[in-house]
Order: sequence, then structure tokens, then C-alpha cells
Amino acid sequence: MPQVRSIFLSDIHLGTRGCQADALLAFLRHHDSENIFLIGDIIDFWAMRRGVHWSNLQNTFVQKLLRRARKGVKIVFVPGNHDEALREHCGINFGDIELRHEYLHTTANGKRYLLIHGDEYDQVTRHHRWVAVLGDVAYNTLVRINGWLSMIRRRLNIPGYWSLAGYAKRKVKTAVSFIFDFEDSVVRGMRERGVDGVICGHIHAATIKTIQGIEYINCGDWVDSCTAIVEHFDGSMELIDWREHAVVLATEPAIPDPDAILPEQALPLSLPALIRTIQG
Ligand SMILES: [Mn+2]
Repeated sequence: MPQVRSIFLSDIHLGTRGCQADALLAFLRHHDSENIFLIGDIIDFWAMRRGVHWSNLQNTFVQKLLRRARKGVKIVFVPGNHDEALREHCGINFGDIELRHEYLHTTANGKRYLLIHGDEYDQVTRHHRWVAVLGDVAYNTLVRINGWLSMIRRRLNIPGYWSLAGYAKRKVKTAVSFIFDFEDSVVRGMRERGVDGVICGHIHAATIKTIQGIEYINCGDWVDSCTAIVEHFDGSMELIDWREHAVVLATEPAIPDPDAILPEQALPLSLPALIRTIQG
């Protein structure tokens, strides 16, 4: 007997070390559904160009999905920017999984939600990109580099003090406004489409809220926040926070190599974590 009508997942980033496949598997074990919607950045082809980290647990997740599809669960996959390679195949069914550019989902209570990844509404500037590249572990590194910079400046007799960490903090403020810009932009787009709401991902910031009459729902991610959206049988939506099941990685994630970052890589990989680090 299914426990929920629909499960909405985004930003799983399979193929990367950061993907919390074990937490995701635990989530799936606890949630049966009639529908599963995968809303982009499920497979991280961008990161896989730099190196593939595909664990057994990630395989198990894919197998479980395929198995559910075989057993009659409707599974729709809307690609995002990290799995945009799949976009050219939209309209095709892979086994029992439907691949779609976007998907109009009607809830049990008749509300119409457009399912999109959301990157098409991302108005990222160069500055935000800088924060995105930073990731969630780099702040302490920044502080250390700042120490080296000060030393170099002293050696070169450059007067004054310039704080790299302070610079990062200012950039994070910009990043927070980036989230608002993104939400506003999505909501404007949805009003034009005449839908009741949107279910998206991309910015790794899960929420359910109403913005100017449009229901804005973001699934979050399975790299940092471990969140999903579920639709109950009465059509109501719930944000499930599965973070407590997330496994703390034994090794610290590597500091991103700036040379390896692709120019279009604008995703704030773990913006909420970065903001917590700096605010905390
Ligand atoms: Mn994305």
C-alpha cells in the first residue's frame, strides 16, 4: 500500500562523492508512492567529466528506481543543467522511465504544478559564480589563505589590510539575495504559464511557500540538505527533511580546483551550508 501519492526529488548528483545515496535509499525504503518525479541534476555529468565517483549505493538507488518503475510506479525524469545531456532525448521513454523537458502534474485535489529543474530561471552573475565555486568547505581555507596573503603583503611592504574572509562574507550576502532573485524569477514565469504552482530544484534550498499567489516548492538536494517533497493522498504537499539519516563523510570534501571549474558551472553546490558556516 503506497504511503504517499507522489515523491519529488531533485539534485541527487549521482556520480559525485557528495551524493548521499545511503540517506536517499533509507528515504525510499520509508516512502512508497504511486509517482516518483526526478526534477533535474539527478546524474552529475559535469562532475563526472572531472572524475567519476559511483558507489555501490548509487547503483542500488538506480536499481531500486528501475524496479519500482517495473512494478508500476510512474517515474518521470526532468533533466537539469548537470544532466542536460539527456535533454536532447526528452519525449523518449527509457525502459519505464519517461524523460520530459517539463511536466505538468495535477495533484489529488486538482492543483496544477509545473515540474521544472529551474536552471532556466537562474540569473547568475559572475559574483555569484564565485560563491558557487567556493563550495561549503572553503571558508576555513580562505581564512588560512588570508594569513598567507597578509604575510606576502608584509614581505612586499604593501600597506593596509585586505580581508579575503571579509570579502567572502560580502559575497555570501549577495548569494542570499540570489536565492530571492531565483524564486522571484521562477514565480514570474509560472504566472505567465497560468499554473497554480511550481516544483523545482537547482538552488539546493528546499521550501514550500506561496509567493504572490503562486505556490513555490523546491525539493532541495541530496548532497547537503537531504530533503524531498511528498504529495499526500489529499493533495497536500510536505517537505521531508531526511538530514538526520545523512552520513557524515569520513573524509573532508576536496577543495574545488578553480582550474577545473567549467565556465557555465554556476550552481551553488551547497549554498545553505556555506551561509550556515559563515553566519554560525
Ligand atoms: Mn541545477
